[in-house]
Amino acid sequence: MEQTFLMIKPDGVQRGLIGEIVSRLEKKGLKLSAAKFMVIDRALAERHYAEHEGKPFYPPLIDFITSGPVFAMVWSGDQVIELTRALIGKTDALAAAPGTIRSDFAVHTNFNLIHGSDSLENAQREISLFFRPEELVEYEHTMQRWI
Ligand code: RTP
Ligand code: MG
Repeated sequence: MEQTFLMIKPDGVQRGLIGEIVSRLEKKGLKLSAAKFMVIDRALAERHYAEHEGKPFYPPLIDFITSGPVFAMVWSGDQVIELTRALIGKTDALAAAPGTIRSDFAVHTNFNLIHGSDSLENAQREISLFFRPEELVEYEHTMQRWI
């Protein structure tokens, strides 16, 4: 089964949206495999967002993502990478489709509440940056029968 790395960013934590966001993922029928409430140090932030190094939004992005606690998670399911990107919505809240997390709750591109891996390769890379293999919990998920 496919796995992805999702992270509620410092704005989502401060705005009290952990429960709302996790609830949407649960209701979709996705399976939670790991979760960690943590503050990211700059070294980890720079590795996580390495593909954006050199872009104008990179320095403020690193400042922002290290500015307070985040809720890092691994979710599992068929096509979970594409499904969660669809639930999250486009980077810019104005471009995000109504009903997506970013459209419903975000206002500014720089404070768009949640990160989601964008490819299988990045999902595997990001999961291993944030979690040790033994932190991924394997269990039977009753929802699996239906989705
Ligand atoms: P993320 O990686 O955080 O899930 O977001 P994403 O895939 O939708 O967007 P990405 O292109 O990977 O950009 C990472 C984060 O950088 C900020 N950003 N600002 N001002 C800008 O043009 C701009 N572009 C990107 C956003 O916070 C974005 O989530
Ligand atoms: Mg991205």
